[in-house]
Amino acid sequence: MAKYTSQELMEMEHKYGAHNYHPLEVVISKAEGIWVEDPEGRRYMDMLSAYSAVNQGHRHPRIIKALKEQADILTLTSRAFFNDRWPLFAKKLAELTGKDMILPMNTGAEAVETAIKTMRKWGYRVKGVEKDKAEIIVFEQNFHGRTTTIISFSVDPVAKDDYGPYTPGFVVVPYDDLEAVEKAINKNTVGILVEPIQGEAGVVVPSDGFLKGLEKLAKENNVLLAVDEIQTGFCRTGKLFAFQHEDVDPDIIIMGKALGGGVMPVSAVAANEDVLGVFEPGSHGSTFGGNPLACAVAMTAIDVLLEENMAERAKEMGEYFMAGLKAINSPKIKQVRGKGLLIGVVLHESAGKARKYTTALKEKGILCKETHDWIIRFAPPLVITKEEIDQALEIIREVFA
Ligand code: IF1
Repeated sequence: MAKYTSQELMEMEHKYGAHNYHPLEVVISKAEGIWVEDPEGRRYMDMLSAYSAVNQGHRHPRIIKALKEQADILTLTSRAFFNDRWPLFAKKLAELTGKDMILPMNTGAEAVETAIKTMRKWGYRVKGVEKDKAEIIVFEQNFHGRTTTIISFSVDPVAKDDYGPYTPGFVVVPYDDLEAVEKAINKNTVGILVEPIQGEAGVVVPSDGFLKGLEKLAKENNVLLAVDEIQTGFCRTGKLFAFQHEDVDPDIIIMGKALGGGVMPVSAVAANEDVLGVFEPGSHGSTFGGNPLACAVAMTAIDVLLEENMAERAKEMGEYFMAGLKAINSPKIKQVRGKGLLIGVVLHESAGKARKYTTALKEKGILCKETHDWIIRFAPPLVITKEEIDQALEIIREVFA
């Protein structure tokens, strides 16, 4: 394959690729663990992890081995037939989540759509909601993906504008506001869809008791609680799932990103039979969902997280990193917040936009991403060490000096 420079590749992308992104000016052509490299051989520490899809680190050897081994045996069958991997993956993920059943998809947005369909079908079939009247409660500043239905309940004009007409049936209330949720519930409410920590909103951690409160409201009102663990799940926040910080038992768990081990898109919804049992043959599906290659990768992705104690690591390294960030004590930094290794650094408006700092950090070998204008998100792979965090902190200190 011809070798191109970073500059040439960025120009080529700009010419031939749609402009639906504004990436930092770095081209990644190689990666291992927490480190990535550009075509010129410059090395960078990855502090984004593909938005938490690479929790296990880039090209984790066990995950790559599983991928290669499965690629030599069987990759895709569709669900027209059984295959010999999907049942094993379903069993493993059901046991891991403590739920009866799994429905496999590919991307996060597809899993969210699956949860929405589940709640609606459950509403009509089990709760007895009148046809086409189902309502789902969602939260301001939510991010659940980019399908037309999901952006219908977004409050972000950039993600939403000019894509109408929008899908009805969603009620948006303020995040972290149990009273607003209680007021929004009525006889047609079938579900509550929530991020345990709002990622895109800027790593917004709700008050202690918010999720527990949602669980209580849901139970009292015969409403399903669906947690979107796509970004917060799989050890990112210091627990296997972020809802476990509050000992909550959601009705529906939505998973994606790191379930694919940083190798391929794998998403899923977990729920008990009284909920996920509403589907019958033909009522939902996906050509690639449950494909043997994805299942083999995902099973190993889970093993790696558990056997390498990544929840514990995320907790320990997260506390260490966050303490280090707080100690920088720069007048430009307004707040450092987050849980585990999902950390947001909020800047004062006087500091200038976050993009200036993510660009400066990139120049010094640290890759991270701004969210909105004033927040920098740090979410390194969970295999990061103390020494590497020290190394990063030194550079971050320089940039904020
Ligand atoms: C992009 C954000 C992060 C998610 C939650 C569902 C999905 C996501 C909680 C959809 C996806 C990604 C999408 C990615 C950027 C990234 C993101 F900034 F846009 F919001 F991580 F914070 N639920 N988040 O975070 O999953 O369909 O993408 O697999 O470029 O859009 P998907």
